[in-house]
Amino acid sequence: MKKRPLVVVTRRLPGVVETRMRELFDARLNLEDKPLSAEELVAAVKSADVLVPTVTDEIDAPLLAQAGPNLKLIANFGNGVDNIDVQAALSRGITVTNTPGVLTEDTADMTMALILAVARRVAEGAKVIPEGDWVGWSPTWMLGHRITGKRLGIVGMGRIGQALARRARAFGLSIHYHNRRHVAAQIEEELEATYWDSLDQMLARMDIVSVNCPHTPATYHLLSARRLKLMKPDAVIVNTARGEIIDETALARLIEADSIAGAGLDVFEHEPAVNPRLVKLARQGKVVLLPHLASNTYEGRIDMGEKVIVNIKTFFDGHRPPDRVLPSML
Ligand code: 8YV
Repeated sequence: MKKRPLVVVTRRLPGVVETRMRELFDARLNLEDKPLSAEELVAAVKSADVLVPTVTDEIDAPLLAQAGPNLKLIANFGNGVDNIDVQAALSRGITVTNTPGVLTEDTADMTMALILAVARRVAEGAKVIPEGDWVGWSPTWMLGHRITGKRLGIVGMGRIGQALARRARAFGLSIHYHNRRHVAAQIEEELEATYWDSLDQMLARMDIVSVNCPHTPATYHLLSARRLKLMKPDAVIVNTARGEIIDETALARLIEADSIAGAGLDVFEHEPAVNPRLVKLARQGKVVLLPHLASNTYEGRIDMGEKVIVNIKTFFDGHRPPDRVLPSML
Protein backbone atom coordinates (compact mmCIF):
# COMPACT_ATOMS: atom_id res chain seq x y z
CA MET A 1 0.00 0.00 0.00
CA LYS A 2 1.21 3.50 -0.84
CA LYS A 3 2.51 5.39 2.19
CA ARG A 4 0.18 8.19 3.24
CA PRO A 5 1.88 11.60 3.24
CA LEU A 6 2.73 13.09 6.62
CA VAL A 7 0.84 16.38 6.67
CA VAL A 8 1.58 18.86 9.46
CA VAL A 9 -1.20 21.42 9.94
CA THR A 10 -0.15 24.43 12.00
CA ARG A 11 -3.58 25.61 13.24
CA ARG A 12 -6.98 24.18 14.14
CA LEU A 13 -9.18 23.83 11.03
CA PRO A 14 -12.94 23.20 10.76
CA GLY A 15 -13.91 19.74 12.06
CA VAL A 16 -15.01 18.35 8.69
CA VAL A 17 -11.72 19.37 7.14
CA GLU A 18 -9.68 17.77 9.91
CA THR A 19 -11.74 14.56 9.70
CA ARG A 20 -11.20 14.30 5.95
CA MET A 21 -7.49 15.00 6.37
CA ARG A 22 -7.25 12.17 8.88
CA GLU A 23 -8.98 9.82 6.46
CA LEU A 24 -6.69 10.68 3.57
CA PHE A 25 -3.34 11.53 5.13
CA ASP A 26 -1.14 10.88 8.11
CA ALA A 27 -2.35 14.20 9.49
CA ARG A 28 -0.66 15.88 12.47
CA LEU A 29 -3.26 18.38 13.65
CA ASN A 30 -3.02 21.23 16.10
CA LEU A 31 -6.10 20.59 18.20
CA GLU A 32 -5.11 23.22 20.78
CA ASP A 33 -4.79 25.88 18.05
CA LYS A 34 -1.70 27.31 19.71
CA PRO A 35 0.57 28.84 17.03
CA LEU A 36 3.73 26.75 16.63
CA SER A 37 6.89 28.10 18.23
CA ALA A 38 10.01 28.61 16.13
CA GLU A 39 11.37 25.24 17.35
CA GLU A 40 8.11 23.47 16.60
CA LEU A 41 8.09 24.90 13.07
CA VAL A 42 11.64 23.64 12.52
CA ALA A 43 10.60 20.19 13.74
CA ALA A 44 7.60 20.33 11.39
CA VAL A 45 9.60 21.16 8.24
CA LYS A 46 12.23 18.56 9.14
CA SER A 47 9.74 15.70 9.33
CA ALA A 48 6.73 16.58 7.14
CA ASP A 49 5.97 15.64 3.56
CA VAL A 50 3.51 18.52 3.48
CA LEU A 51 3.24 21.63 5.62
CA VAL A 52 -0.14 23.39 5.89
CA PRO A 53 0.61 26.85 7.32
CA THR A 54 -1.61 29.90 7.71
CA VAL A 55 -1.08 33.64 7.71
CA THR A 56 0.22 33.43 11.31
CA ASP A 57 3.25 31.29 10.35
CA GLU A 58 6.37 32.91 8.95
CA ILE A 59 7.82 30.38 6.50
CA ASP A 60 11.04 32.19 5.65
CA ALA A 61 14.28 31.17 3.92
CA PRO A 62 16.22 30.32 7.15
CA LEU A 63 13.38 28.00 8.18
CA LEU A 64 13.20 26.40 4.73
CA ALA A 65 16.98 25.86 4.82
CA GLN A 66 16.32 23.43 7.68
CA ALA A 67 13.63 21.48 5.79
CA GLY A 68 14.06 17.74 5.55
CA PRO A 69 14.32 15.98 2.18
CA ASN A 70 10.69 14.82 2.41
CA LEU A 71 9.16 18.28 2.41
CA LYS A 72 7.78 18.58 -1.11
CA LEU A 73 4.67 20.71 -0.70
CA ILE A 74 3.59 23.76 1.27
CA ALA A 75 -0.19 23.87 0.95
CA ASN A 76 -1.05 27.26 2.43
CA PHE A 77 -4.44 27.60 4.14
CA GLY A 78 -5.03 31.07 2.76
CA ASN A 79 -4.97 33.04 -0.43
CA GLY A 80 -2.15 35.48 0.33
CA VAL A 81 1.29 33.83 0.38
CA ASP A 82 3.29 36.72 1.79
CA ASN A 83 3.86 34.58 4.90
CA ILE A 84 5.97 32.25 2.75
CA ASP A 85 9.29 32.90 1.00
CA VAL A 86 7.98 31.32 -2.18
CA GLN A 87 11.23 31.84 -4.14
CA ALA A 88 13.20 30.07 -1.41
CA ALA A 89 10.70 27.19 -1.42
CA LEU A 90 10.70 26.83 -5.21
CA SER A 91 14.48 26.93 -5.36
CA ARG A 92 14.53 23.97 -2.96
CA GLY A 93 12.11 22.07 -5.20
CA ILE A 94 9.18 22.60 -2.84
CA THR A 95 5.81 23.29 -4.51
CA VAL A 96 3.62 26.00 -2.96
CA THR A 97 -0.17 26.13 -3.29
CA ASN A 98 -2.80 28.52 -1.93
CA THR A 99 -6.61 28.76 -1.77
CA PRO A 100 -7.75 31.35 -4.33
CA GLY A 101 -11.32 32.03 -5.37
CA VAL A 102 -13.21 30.73 -2.35
CA LEU A 103 -12.67 33.88 -0.24
CA THR A 104 -13.56 36.38 -2.92
CA GLU A 105 -17.21 37.07 -2.16
CA ASP A 106 -16.80 37.06 1.64
CA THR A 107 -13.87 39.46 1.46
CA ALA A 108 -15.71 41.77 -0.93
CA ASP A 109 -18.73 41.75 1.42
CA MET A 110 -16.58 42.82 4.34
CA THR A 111 -14.88 45.51 2.27
CA MET A 112 -18.29 46.96 1.43
CA ALA A 113 -19.24 46.68 5.10
CA LEU A 114 -16.16 48.71 6.05
CA ILE A 115 -16.94 51.37 3.44
CA LEU A 116 -20.44 51.73 4.88
CA ALA A 117 -19.19 51.56 8.46
CA VAL A 118 -16.75 54.42 7.95
CA ALA A 119 -19.01 56.62 5.82
CA ARG A 120 -22.18 56.05 7.87
CA ARG A 121 -20.59 55.74 11.34
CA VAL A 122 -21.95 52.24 11.93
CA ALA A 123 -19.40 51.15 14.55
CA GLU A 124 -19.69 54.40 16.47
CA GLY A 125 -23.48 54.36 16.32
CA ALA A 126 -23.71 50.74 17.45
CA LYS A 127 -22.05 51.65 20.76
CA VAL A 128 -24.49 54.41 21.73
CA ILE A 129 -27.43 52.32 22.97
CA PRO A 130 -25.45 49.58 24.78
CA GLU A 131 -23.52 52.33 26.57
CA GLY A 132 -26.76 54.04 27.62
CA ASP A 133 -25.87 57.28 25.81
CA TRP A 134 -28.93 57.74 23.60
CA VAL A 135 -30.99 60.75 24.52
CA GLY A 136 -33.17 60.65 21.41
CA TRP A 137 -33.18 61.58 17.76
CA SER A 138 -31.90 64.95 16.59
CA PRO A 139 -31.74 66.29 13.02
CA THR A 140 -28.07 67.22 13.14
CA TRP A 141 -26.66 64.49 15.35
CA MET A 142 -24.16 61.86 14.20
CA LEU A 143 -24.27 62.62 10.50
CA GLY A 144 -22.26 60.54 8.10
CA HIS A 145 -21.64 60.87 4.39
CA ARG A 146 -23.75 59.61 1.49
CA ILE A 147 -21.94 57.05 -0.61
CA THR A 148 -24.27 57.08 -3.63
CA GLY A 149 -22.75 59.18 -6.40
CA LYS A 150 -19.24 59.05 -4.96
CA ARG A 151 -16.08 57.71 -6.64
CA LEU A 152 -14.52 54.46 -5.50
CA GLY A 153 -10.88 53.86 -6.47
CA ILE A 154 -9.87 50.22 -6.26
CA VAL A 155 -6.15 49.52 -5.96
CA GLY A 156 -5.75 46.01 -7.40
CA MET A 157 -8.51 44.79 -9.70
CA GLY A 158 -8.20 41.04 -9.28
CA ARG A 159 -10.97 38.71 -8.19
CA ILE A 160 -11.72 40.57 -4.94
CA GLY A 161 -11.43 44.03 -6.50
CA GLN A 162 -13.93 43.06 -9.19
CA ALA A 163 -16.34 41.48 -6.67
CA LEU A 164 -16.17 44.71 -4.67
CA ALA A 165 -16.82 46.75 -7.82
CA ARG A 166 -19.99 44.74 -8.56
CA ARG A 167 -21.30 45.39 -5.06
CA ALA A 168 -20.28 49.05 -5.09
CA ARG A 169 -22.16 49.68 -8.32
CA ALA A 170 -25.34 48.50 -6.65
CA PHE A 171 -24.70 51.18 -4.01
CA GLY A 172 -24.41 53.85 -6.70
CA LEU A 173 -20.66 54.33 -6.59
CA SER A 174 -18.71 54.95 -9.79
CA ILE A 175 -15.83 52.53 -10.28
CA HIS A 176 -12.23 53.55 -10.87
CA TYR A 177 -9.24 51.27 -10.64
CA HIS A 178 -5.49 51.06 -10.76
CA ASN A 179 -3.93 47.74 -11.68
CA ARG A 180 -0.80 46.45 -13.34
CA ARG A 181 -2.89 46.05 -16.48
CA HIS A 182 -6.41 46.67 -17.75
CA VAL A 183 -8.99 44.03 -16.89
CA ALA A 184 -10.74 42.41 -19.87
CA ALA A 185 -12.66 44.96 -21.94
CA GLN A 186 -15.92 43.10 -21.30
CA ILE A 187 -15.46 43.37 -17.50
CA GLU A 188 -14.45 47.02 -17.74
CA GLU A 189 -17.60 47.66 -19.74
CA GLU A 190 -19.88 45.69 -17.43
CA LEU A 191 -18.55 47.59 -14.41
CA GLU A 192 -18.34 50.88 -16.32
CA ALA A 193 -14.93 51.06 -14.72
CA THR A 194 -12.35 53.74 -15.45
CA TYR A 195 -8.75 52.55 -15.59
CA TRP A 196 -6.09 54.82 -14.12
CA ASP A 197 -2.58 54.10 -15.28
CA SER A 198 -1.31 56.53 -12.66
CA LEU A 199 -2.10 55.55 -9.08
CA ASP A 200 -1.13 59.06 -7.97
CA GLN A 201 -3.68 60.69 -10.23
CA MET A 202 -6.40 58.28 -9.21
CA LEU A 203 -5.77 58.81 -5.48
CA ALA A 204 -6.09 62.57 -5.85
CA ARG A 205 -9.60 62.27 -7.26
CA MET A 206 -11.29 59.52 -5.25
CA ASP A 207 -13.81 59.82 -2.41
CA ILE A 208 -13.19 56.25 -1.26
CA VAL A 209 -10.05 54.20 -1.85
CA SER A 210 -10.00 50.43 -1.35
CA VAL A 211 -6.82 48.36 -1.20
CA ASN A 212 -7.32 44.97 -2.84
CA CYS A 213 -3.93 43.97 -4.23
CA PRO A 214 -1.65 41.23 -2.87
CA HIS A 215 1.28 42.11 -0.64
CA THR A 216 4.50 41.53 -2.58
CA PRO A 217 7.87 43.33 -2.47
CA ALA A 218 6.47 45.62 -5.19
CA THR A 219 3.37 46.61 -3.16
CA TYR A 220 5.03 47.09 0.25
CA HIS A 221 4.01 50.64 1.32
CA LEU A 222 2.49 51.22 -2.12
CA LEU A 223 0.27 53.66 -0.23
CA SER A 224 3.29 55.59 1.03
CA ALA A 225 3.19 58.84 3.00
CA ARG A 226 3.69 60.75 -0.24
CA ARG A 227 0.81 58.97 -1.99
CA LEU A 228 -1.54 59.18 1.00
CA LYS A 229 -0.99 62.93 1.04
CA LEU A 230 -2.44 63.07 -2.48
CA MET A 231 -5.85 61.96 -1.19
CA LYS A 232 -8.61 64.51 -0.71
CA PRO A 233 -9.14 65.64 2.90
CA ASP A 234 -12.72 64.33 2.84
CA ALA A 235 -11.72 60.94 1.38
CA VAL A 236 -11.58 57.65 3.25
CA ILE A 237 -9.51 54.51 2.72
CA VAL A 238 -10.32 50.88 3.45
CA ASN A 239 -7.96 47.89 3.51
CA THR A 240 -8.92 44.23 3.54
CA ALA A 241 -5.75 43.06 1.74
CA ARG A 242 -2.58 43.32 3.84
CA GLY A 243 -1.46 45.92 6.35
CA GLU A 244 1.99 46.22 4.82
CA ILE A 245 0.57 47.83 1.65
CA ILE A 246 -0.23 51.06 3.55
CA ASP A 247 2.30 53.06 5.54
CA GLU A 248 0.23 52.78 8.71
CA THR A 249 2.10 55.42 10.70
CA ALA A 250 1.70 57.95 7.89
CA LEU A 251 -1.99 57.08 7.61
CA ALA A 252 -2.53 57.65 11.35
CA ARG A 253 -0.70 60.98 11.16
CA LEU A 254 -2.76 62.19 8.19
CA ILE A 255 -6.06 61.23 9.83
CA GLU A 256 -5.00 62.95 13.07
CA ALA A 257 -4.26 66.08 11.01
CA ASP A 258 -7.65 65.85 9.20
CA SER A 259 -5.82 65.46 5.91
CA ILE A 260 -7.72 62.18 5.34
CA ALA A 261 -11.22 61.84 6.76
CA GLY A 262 -11.13 58.24 7.98
CA ALA A 263 -10.20 54.62 7.42
CA GLY A 264 -11.61 51.12 7.73
CA LEU A 265 -8.89 48.58 8.36
CA ASP A 266 -9.16 44.80 8.66
CA VAL A 267 -5.43 44.16 8.36
CA PHE A 268 -2.36 45.69 10.00
CA GLU A 269 1.35 45.98 9.43
CA HIS A 270 2.35 44.05 12.55
CA GLU A 271 -0.62 41.81 13.36
CA PRO A 272 -1.84 41.16 15.97
CA ALA A 273 -0.21 44.37 17.24
CA VAL A 274 -2.07 47.48 16.14
CA ASN A 275 -0.58 50.95 16.06
CA PRO A 276 -1.85 52.70 19.27
CA ARG A 277 -2.49 55.86 17.27
CA LEU A 278 -5.00 53.97 15.14
CA VAL A 279 -6.62 52.55 18.26
CA LYS A 280 -6.98 56.08 19.62
CA LEU A 281 -8.52 57.23 16.33
CA ALA A 282 -10.96 54.30 16.53
CA ARG A 283 -12.03 55.49 20.00
CA GLN A 284 -12.63 58.92 18.46
CA GLY A 285 -14.78 57.33 15.74
CA LYS A 286 -12.49 58.32 12.86
CA VAL A 287 -11.43 54.82 11.97
CA VAL A 288 -13.04 51.39 12.14
CA LEU A 289 -10.70 48.54 13.06
CA LEU A 290 -11.59 44.88 12.52
CA PRO A 291 -9.42 41.96 13.66
CA HIS A 292 -8.64 40.36 10.23
CA LEU A 293 -12.23 39.22 9.76
CA ALA A 294 -12.79 39.69 6.04
CA SER A 295 -12.86 36.03 5.04
CA ASN A 296 -14.29 34.66 8.29
CA THR A 297 -17.29 32.60 7.29
CA TYR A 298 -17.97 28.96 8.17
CA GLU A 299 -18.53 28.24 4.50
CA GLY A 300 -15.32 29.96 3.41
CA ARG A 301 -13.15 28.12 5.92
CA ILE A 302 -14.54 24.76 4.80
CA ASP A 303 -14.01 25.68 1.15
CA MET A 304 -10.43 26.69 1.96
CA GLY A 305 -9.85 23.35 3.69
CA GLU A 306 -11.30 21.52 0.68
CA LYS A 307 -8.88 23.37 -1.56
CA VAL A 308 -5.94 22.46 0.65
CA ILE A 309 -7.01 18.79 0.57
CA VAL A 310 -7.42 18.76 -3.22
CA ASN A 311 -4.01 20.38 -3.65
CA ILE A 312 -2.34 17.77 -1.44
CA LYS A 313 -4.25 14.85 -2.92
CA THR A 314 -3.57 15.75 -6.55
CA PHE A 315 0.09 16.41 -5.79
CA PHE A 316 0.60 13.00 -4.18
CA ASP A 317 -1.42 11.30 -6.92
CA GLY A 318 1.24 12.57 -9.31
CA HIS A 319 -0.75 15.43 -10.86
CA ARG A 320 -0.22 19.14 -10.96
CA PRO A 321 -2.14 20.67 -8.02
CA PRO A 322 -4.74 23.20 -9.19
CA ASP A 323 -3.57 26.13 -7.07
CA ARG A 324 0.18 26.22 -7.61
CA VAL A 325 1.83 29.55 -6.80
CA LEU A 326 4.07 30.47 -9.71
CA PRO A 327 6.95 32.98 -9.69
CA SER A 328 5.03 35.14 -12.19
CA MET A 329 2.34 35.71 -9.54
CA LEU A 330 4.78 37.26 -7.06
C1 8YV B 1 -7.22 34.27 5.89
C2 8YV B 1 -6.32 35.97 4.20
O1 8YV B 1 -7.99 34.40 7.03
O2 8YV B 1 -6.42 34.15 2.73
C3 8YV B 1 -5.90 35.20 3.01
O3 8YV B 1 -4.99 35.68 2.31
O4 8YV B 1 -5.88 37.02 4.43
C4 8YV B 1 -7.32 35.58 5.19
O5 8YV B 1 -8.56 35.86 4.67
C5 8YV B 1 -5.84 33.85 6.26
O6 8YV B 1 -4.90 34.17 5.32
C6 8YV B 1 -5.73 32.38 6.50
O7 8YV B 1 -4.37 31.95 6.41
